[in-house]
Amino acid sequence: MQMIVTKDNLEDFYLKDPGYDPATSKYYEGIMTQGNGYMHVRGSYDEGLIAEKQDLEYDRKPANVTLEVQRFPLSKWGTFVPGVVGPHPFLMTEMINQPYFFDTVLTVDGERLDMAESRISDYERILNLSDGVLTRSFRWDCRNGAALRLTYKRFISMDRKHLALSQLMIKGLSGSARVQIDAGINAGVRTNGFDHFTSIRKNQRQTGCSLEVETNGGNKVLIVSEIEADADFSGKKDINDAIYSSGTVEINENTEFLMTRYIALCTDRDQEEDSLSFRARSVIEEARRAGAQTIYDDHKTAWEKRWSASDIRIKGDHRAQLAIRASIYHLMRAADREDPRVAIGAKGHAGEAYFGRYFWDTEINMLPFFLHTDPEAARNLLMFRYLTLDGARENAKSYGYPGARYAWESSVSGHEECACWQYADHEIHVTADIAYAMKNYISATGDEEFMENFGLEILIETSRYWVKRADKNRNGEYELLAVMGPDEYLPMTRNNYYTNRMVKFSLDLTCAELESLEEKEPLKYRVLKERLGLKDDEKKLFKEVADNMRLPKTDDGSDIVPQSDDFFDYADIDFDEVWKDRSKCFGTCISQEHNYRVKALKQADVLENMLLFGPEFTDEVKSKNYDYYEPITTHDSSLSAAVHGIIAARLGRMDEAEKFLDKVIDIDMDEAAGGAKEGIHIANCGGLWQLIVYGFAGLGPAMWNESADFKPMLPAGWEELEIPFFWKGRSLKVVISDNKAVLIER
Ligand code: IFM
Repeated sequence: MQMIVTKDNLEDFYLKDPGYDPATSKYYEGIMTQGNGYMHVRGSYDEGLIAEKQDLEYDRKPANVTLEVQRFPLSKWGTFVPGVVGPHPFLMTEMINQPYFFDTVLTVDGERLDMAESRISDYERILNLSDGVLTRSFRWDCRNGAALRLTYKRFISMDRKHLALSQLMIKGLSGSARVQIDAGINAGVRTNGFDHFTSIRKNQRQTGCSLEVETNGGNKVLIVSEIEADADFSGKKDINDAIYSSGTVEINENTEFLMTRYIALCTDRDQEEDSLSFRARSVIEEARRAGAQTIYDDHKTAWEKRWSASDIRIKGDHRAQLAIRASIYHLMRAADREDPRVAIGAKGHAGEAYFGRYFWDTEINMLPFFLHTDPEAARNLLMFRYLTLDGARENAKSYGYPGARYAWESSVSGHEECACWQYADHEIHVTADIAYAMKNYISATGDEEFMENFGLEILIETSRYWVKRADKNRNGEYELLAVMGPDEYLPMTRNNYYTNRMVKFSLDLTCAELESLEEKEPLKYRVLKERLGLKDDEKKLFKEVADNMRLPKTDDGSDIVPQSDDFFDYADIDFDEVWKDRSKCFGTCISQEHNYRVKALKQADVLENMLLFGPEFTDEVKSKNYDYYEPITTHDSSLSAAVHGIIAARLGRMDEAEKFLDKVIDIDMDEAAGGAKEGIHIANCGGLWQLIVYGFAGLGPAMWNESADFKPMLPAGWEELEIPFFWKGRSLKVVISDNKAVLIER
């Protein structure tokens, strides 16, 4: 038996943790999250940290997540299967933190290994982004005088979705030690302070153990762990909510000991028919037959396939190179390519913040990456919205409207899950963002069939909602009143430009798609009309509201697009007076009440619109609006910097574009800032991809362009940029150097 031999020792794929530090340990857990779409595990130490108990219960109440002070300073285990959700007493439906299955406790003569307490040196921990393998190696000088080298490797298999594998190698350096190893599964975890498990069943087996939980969401999750080692692991420990297989090994100078664990996780949500235990056993048996090296090789091949369609190469900027690879890694890891019943949560299934819920982030920030690297995954993300249309219908009904209204924060049912009324009730643009995303998908892939079979139903139902949500004013215009736009620091505005423009787009699209279906497929059109009870009067109303949707404008020659009709009425604020410590969010330096009455944007709003509707604005108008809005934008939201960077790059304002590039990278890559502690800012990962592709490479979006044209403006120091991408059914690659683009058919 030997440790798996992993491939690709490329520094540009390595995320490195320099050593245990209480200030950064939780950050590394987040950024080193591993996963395969189906399940995800934060990069916590296998043995945990003794000081950080994981079953702490507390009342986490609804709050603004951006501004909230989080618990667990050092470590928070997180094992997530995105579809397994359940009700939280204060926070609505959330993704449940599952039992931690990498739990491995080592003890030598009563001393328990702990990164914070033990004598550790020569430490290295690396997440290899190319294959998702997390390796940790260090020297442990035990209190009994023995010195050991421990090496851990673990991964979640990319092609066997229920399987995880971990290995531990112990090598004696000097002295001798009896090492007790307890390797098991620990259900002593809580999600946002709450225990979602209604029952825990533990089982011991000759060479392993299993643990099954039932959740308050009505699901069953079974985890089976099987050990392969040259030692007796038939000892058992059943402690509180955990179960372990135990063994003791004698380690002397130069002795080597290897333990391999095969771990299977199955749930009753899997669309497979056999019983949970039969399935989990089959996964383990097949894995043991294949052996650890074959499992790794297959897993690696699956990752290689993904990277070959997505890897962006940047010559001349190591930091940007690593950041875009980390972003691509997390996007690919977070997407379940097989199961459209789930999408990508705002924290990339790498933490409990945002409760595993789905926001507009998916459609606007992440989707473009998938459109051009993995169209099937993109389709699944949109299918998720189709499958949750009934939830959206119920949302509309609960607000007294017909049709469908997508949730600001959606879980797997599509129902509104946001516990804060400002967003739940007023941040309505997500419903129209989904329409935009569908058109974007069809423009990039040519998959018209999606629109006919699924998209149109979404469009008709959401249009029914919009025409009732809009109010006709005395000039015959339709208004959207009491709206929170993308800028979440103004909760109830009149006619938010972004929202109104999106809604107009969505209604226009409904009319155009209906017309086209009627012309091309009259039978299908009639069947659809009948099935949805669509009346000709309704169609007329869609058009009337679209044609007369109010779009705020200024008539003072300034070319500033008002964020909303009432935007200029809000008070000015002296930022220097209120926001003295710029390392903190602006929102933490001001009360919400005060924040809600001033011109201080949380994030790009008008500028986001200018990005999505690029051809509607001249560069001059974009530049004027950038100059007006950027200085009053706090960028408290991680969705803001990339948008500003793209606009600045397209305007040729390279100093500013590069400043925003730094900001985008820092959001999750700056360990001191610790952005990834509570999970990955996965919208920003999509934002970085867009900043490079649309901003610096200057690809004209598929929505507005037939052919793939690049107008590059590379940051200083970038010698070459290479991007593989799909474009309307073609597989292409662009190589850019000296601001010249060469397009290659792949
Ligand atoms: O969707 C975003 C929103 O735009 C800003 N607050 C955080 C949400 C989730 O990322």
